[in-house]
Amino acid sequence: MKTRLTELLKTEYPIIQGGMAWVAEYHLAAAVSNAGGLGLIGAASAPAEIVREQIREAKKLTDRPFGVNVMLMNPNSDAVAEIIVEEGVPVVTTGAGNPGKYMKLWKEHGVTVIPVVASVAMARMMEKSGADAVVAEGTESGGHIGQQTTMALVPQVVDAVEIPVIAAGGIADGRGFAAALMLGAEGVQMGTRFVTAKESIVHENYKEKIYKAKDIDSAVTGRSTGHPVRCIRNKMTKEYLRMESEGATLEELEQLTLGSLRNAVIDGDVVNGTIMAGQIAGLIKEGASCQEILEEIMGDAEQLLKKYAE
Ligand code: TUI
Repeated sequence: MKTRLTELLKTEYPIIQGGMAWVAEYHLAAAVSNAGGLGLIGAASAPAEIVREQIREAKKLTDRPFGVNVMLMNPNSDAVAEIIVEEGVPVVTTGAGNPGKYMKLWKEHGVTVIPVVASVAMARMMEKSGADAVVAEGTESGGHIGQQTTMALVPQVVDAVEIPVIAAGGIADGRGFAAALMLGAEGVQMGTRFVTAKESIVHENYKEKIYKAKDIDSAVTGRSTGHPVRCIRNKMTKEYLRMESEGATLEELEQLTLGSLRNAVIDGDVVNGTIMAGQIAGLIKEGASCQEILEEIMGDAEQLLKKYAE
């Protein structure tokens, strides 16, 4: 399948992996790229030199293009922005803010820049400042989220900008992929499905929480703080939401979640940890390799698209 996105990214498939904190490390990024998608290393809150090491390790595992996701709330992001250029990383995605201040540096060095946006206004602004594509991410996503649904957001962003649009939020199979194309997207970004990939280093307890999740099993913490985060319900979310409703301070809430994503992803603490995942977790019943995931999605989507073309 060829879209403007496969041309831009030089990938076989128009599918990119989310830049998930702790999850999107080099094994997963290289596996997604080797399977024909675009793998991403999530810089998240990591020190810049760790990001450099991750990039170098990924290069050992794949000759194909991969990218780095810059989480803009990270105080180290200035240094990460430089390392991306120094290491010759071809693609950057950004999240949780406005990447405008890095645009000149990245464009001067030929980096393909793909901001993740949650609104039409942000998509327009990013196009004006030189973005090559945008990820339009709906509120169905895991992690830090906006308010618009994928179904409503994607076609409005498609109409607002000329650059290619990548749909994200609630997509985990060939049906979701085909639906995204029908909305005018030229590719998709998936996070939760790749959390469960065989090559993902995520603790088995975390993967089990995704396999066992039902449609209604996600909760959004942090609405009161302005940083809403979607994760799978557990003791932590219950406690967080109780504290939020009782007017807890930002410090008290931060205390509850300090290090909690790492504890869930690496140590498998799915009771007190933060299990970030999208609403589509309920659809995912078992793990598969990145190759299997991408082939299944592309095969199913092609059949569906043919069916409706008849
Ligand atoms: O960034 C994400 N997902 C994330 S970031 C993250 S780390 C974190 N953890 C706790 C609290 C906050 C962050 C976990 N998951 N997705 C992309 C995304 N970007 N979603 C929403 C946005 C976004 C939000 C505001 C993009 C731009 C934006 O603009 C702000 C502005 O400056 O106007």
